[in-house]
Amino acid sequence: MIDFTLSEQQKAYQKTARDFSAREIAPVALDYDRNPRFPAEIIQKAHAAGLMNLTCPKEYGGMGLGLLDAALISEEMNAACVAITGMIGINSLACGPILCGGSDEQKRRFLLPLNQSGKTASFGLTEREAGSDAGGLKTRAKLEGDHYVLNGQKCFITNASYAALYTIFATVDPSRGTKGICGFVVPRESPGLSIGKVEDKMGQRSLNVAEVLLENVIVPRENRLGNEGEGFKWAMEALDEGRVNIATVGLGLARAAFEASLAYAKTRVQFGRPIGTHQGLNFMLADMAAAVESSRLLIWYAASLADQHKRFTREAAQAKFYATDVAMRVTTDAVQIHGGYGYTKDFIVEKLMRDAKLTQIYEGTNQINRMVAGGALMR
Ligand code: COS
Repeated sequence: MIDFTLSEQQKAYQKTARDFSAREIAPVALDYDRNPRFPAEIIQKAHAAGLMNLTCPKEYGGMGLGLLDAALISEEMNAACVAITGMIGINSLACGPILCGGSDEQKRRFLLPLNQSGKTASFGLTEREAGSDAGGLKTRAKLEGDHYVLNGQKCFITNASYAALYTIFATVDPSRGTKGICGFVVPRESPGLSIGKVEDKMGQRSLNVAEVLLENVIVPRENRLGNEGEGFKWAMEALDEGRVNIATVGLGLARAAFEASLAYAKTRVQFGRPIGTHQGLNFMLADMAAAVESSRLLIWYAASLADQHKRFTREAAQAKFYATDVAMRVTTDAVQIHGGYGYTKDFIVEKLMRDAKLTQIYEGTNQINRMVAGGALMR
């Protein structure tokens, strides 16, 4: 039997996230868009409310939730503001490689203090010449005795300016391709690690995105995740979960845009009746509702496979590209439904449309995610 009824526990998670978002995120979302800044206080409150580090096991200081429960929470928070929620949720991607490839000792050493303190981390894969082709990264890791020396530059790193630690991917031998890549945990205070350009973005304005520069950074051997050459696999596995999370970012955006549009279409009167009763807009609203609900189903499906410990790479990729394409379309239609007002900064839909664009690009462009899903179909 397929039953979409949520358990009492799941409804409680949803309510906690919804109440928190209504109280702490939604009222300040526009201000954080206009005046971008690190949401330190909101992150601490989310941490105290149990809304951070959702899927990290309890023994490592996380909430120990499944991915489906996390998706329910994430939808509620993303519907309030994706930039602030992105800063609260970044640890799930950043710490993913440690959970996938780290030893029990490494998980205790790195994750427990991070998660208990409410600090945040960053995932360092992308480089100027290695974006979609992540396996072509050039950051070098050279083994010298009991430590590695890292040299290179990472870019478009979410939360780079504020992270307490970074999971950095570097190669011991570029000629080995993805098989030369290692994952390292690099603490913020490591000499030689610095922050470069901070990006000035179209949307998701309070989501900090910056360069991480590594110049002769010494990383102890015991900070390497797994064996030499396994790093790319840990990065990809972390991205499987990350892509389900980004799908919930798309879902949150699309839901917020749909709800704003429906409310507006019920009250805005033209030609003597609410604009939502005119067929042109009424059909748009129907399409928006169907798109939002189908995104949610793809997310729940991918997350439920993850919770059953089944491979969910294809389902994560398809949820990601589908839900974020829906976000772009639905937020664009929301601006259309609001007419001239929708194009002004007085209405939230203007922000939602700008925020949506990034979801089609980060954690694998939607072209790359189609490649991942399509490739899996052909194997
Ligand atoms: N889970 C486990 N292992 C995986 C995996 C996954 N999801 N995806 C790939 N791998 C493994 C493969 O099985 C392969 O190992 P074997 O050779 O032992 O079989 C290895 O990793 C290399 O995989 P592949 O040959 O597919 O690598 P490619 O260089 O062709 O690249 C893509 C694959 C394009 C999918 C990858 O580079 C990618 O995801 N790019 C986008 C990067 C991205 O999302 N960046 C955003 C960063 S955060 S904003």
